[in-house]
Amino acid sequence: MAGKLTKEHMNLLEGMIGCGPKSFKLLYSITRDGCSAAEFHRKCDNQGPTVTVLLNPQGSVYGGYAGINWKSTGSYTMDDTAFIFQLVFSGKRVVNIFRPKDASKALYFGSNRSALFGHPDFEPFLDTISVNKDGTFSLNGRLTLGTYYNSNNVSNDAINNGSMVVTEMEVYAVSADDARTSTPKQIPWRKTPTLNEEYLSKMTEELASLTPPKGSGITDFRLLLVGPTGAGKSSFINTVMSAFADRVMQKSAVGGSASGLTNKYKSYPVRQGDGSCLNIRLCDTPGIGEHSAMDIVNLHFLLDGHLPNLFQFIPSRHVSIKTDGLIQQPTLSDEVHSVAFVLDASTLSDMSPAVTTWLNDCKKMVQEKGIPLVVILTQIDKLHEEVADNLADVFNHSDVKAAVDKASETLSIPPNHVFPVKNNHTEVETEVSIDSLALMALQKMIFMASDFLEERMFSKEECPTEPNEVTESDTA
Ligand SMILES: Nc1nc2c(ncn2[C@@H]2O[C@H](COP(=O)(O)OP(=O)(O)OP(=O)(O)O)[C@@H](O)[C@H]2O)c(=O)[nH]1
Ligand SMILES: [Mg+2]
Repeated sequence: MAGKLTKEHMNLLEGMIGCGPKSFKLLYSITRDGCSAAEFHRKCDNQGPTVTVLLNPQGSVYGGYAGINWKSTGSYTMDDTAFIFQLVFSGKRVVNIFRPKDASKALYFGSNRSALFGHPDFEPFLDTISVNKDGTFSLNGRLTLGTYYNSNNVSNDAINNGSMVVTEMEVYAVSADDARTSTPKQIPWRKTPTLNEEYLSKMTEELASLTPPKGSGITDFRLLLVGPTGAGKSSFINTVMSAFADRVMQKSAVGGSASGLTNKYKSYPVRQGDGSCLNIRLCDTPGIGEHSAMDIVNLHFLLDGHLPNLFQFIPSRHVSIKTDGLIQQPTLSDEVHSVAFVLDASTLSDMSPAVTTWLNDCKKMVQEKGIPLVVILTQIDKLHEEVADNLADVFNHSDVKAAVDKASETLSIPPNHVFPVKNNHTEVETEVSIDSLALMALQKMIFMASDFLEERMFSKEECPTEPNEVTESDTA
């Protein structure tokens, strides 16, 4: 059974006791073991230093530390390391330490008494106490600081709310080791370089130098973002742009509209801080929802490059070859070279069946066309506060791994094609780990787009016939 002493309480007590890290092992609990002096001595005698903690119904936490073994010898004992303490009063953190005035009478070892500090200045109970109907214990001990322990002018009532009724009393053995604070070495669930300035500048340089394969006849990689309304598609575009510009940019409108904010197909060039353009076009689309304008027919025209920039989708209207303004004979440059499903990591489990079906239909179409597909998992900062606080550590965090696995399973996409990111959304300045994660996803999209383009070029080349290969005319 885990005790009620929190990590924060342990940290405070560790500081009060001094001399380095401490571990706390629960020896005795009145709610678990019964409230009797005999049981206290059975569990706590000869266990070395201990902390006795009382918790009361008002939300106060206080107790005493003994630096030596409890015994049942019926005598006062010297302990100049002992103290009485207060950690919480009526639910609020109030920290006080009351040291002995006369250390020769710091502890009393009585077989019919529980932990006794001083005259008693503090004694939880003696003999046996039964539990009240409401689960509390009306202890028969007392808190009267000032005889053998300093009161520091703090009244007893300001420690125990003027009552010895408690919800719990626990005794912990205190040992000098760092087992509590030392975290076991974590093995990252994905091996990546450390997300630092050096990594980021290497990434921005490398991505800025990438060009579509020679001979493809195109200047820019066309990368398409699709996904549910509000997942963070437009925010991801802003995040990537910010990473290259080295300042937070908001080129694409972002918001929390339930019906979706983006209503056009819009392609954004990505620029560096000096204004020069990279060979990358990030393409934003309207979100997928229950009444989506981006139906699967429209997607087909979009992937094949028929839709011009700023094409406005009209809900429940299919694009057809007769639709005004369509690019009738798109070139490889108009086509989409890589697709990312942008999904909100924090709502993966709540994705509606309609959206899941749309994504699976979309995946089928994308794969039939041979276009590479990745998943960009946004809003990972909402998974756990530790993720938000330490984004550089995402590849060690099990909640992020669980979200990556969930996305991978839901859509049957390999986990190494799923990229966790956090978009700039409250930041006013760029952050290395935010930028690095976004560029990691972008790099994968570009590499895959490059392979796709090479494949397309290769498939159009004439393959010479092997000398002994049988052709159709031979068999005719
Ligand atoms: N906490 C957090 N919020 C985010 C993140 N990415 C986006 N948001 C917020 O989510 C909301 C929707 O973001 P958008 O980028 O507009 O989403 P979208 O997918 O473009 O939405 P539509 O255009 O409506 O389909 C905005 O309020 C963003 O600030 C993220 O990584 N973390
Ligand atoms: Mg949008």
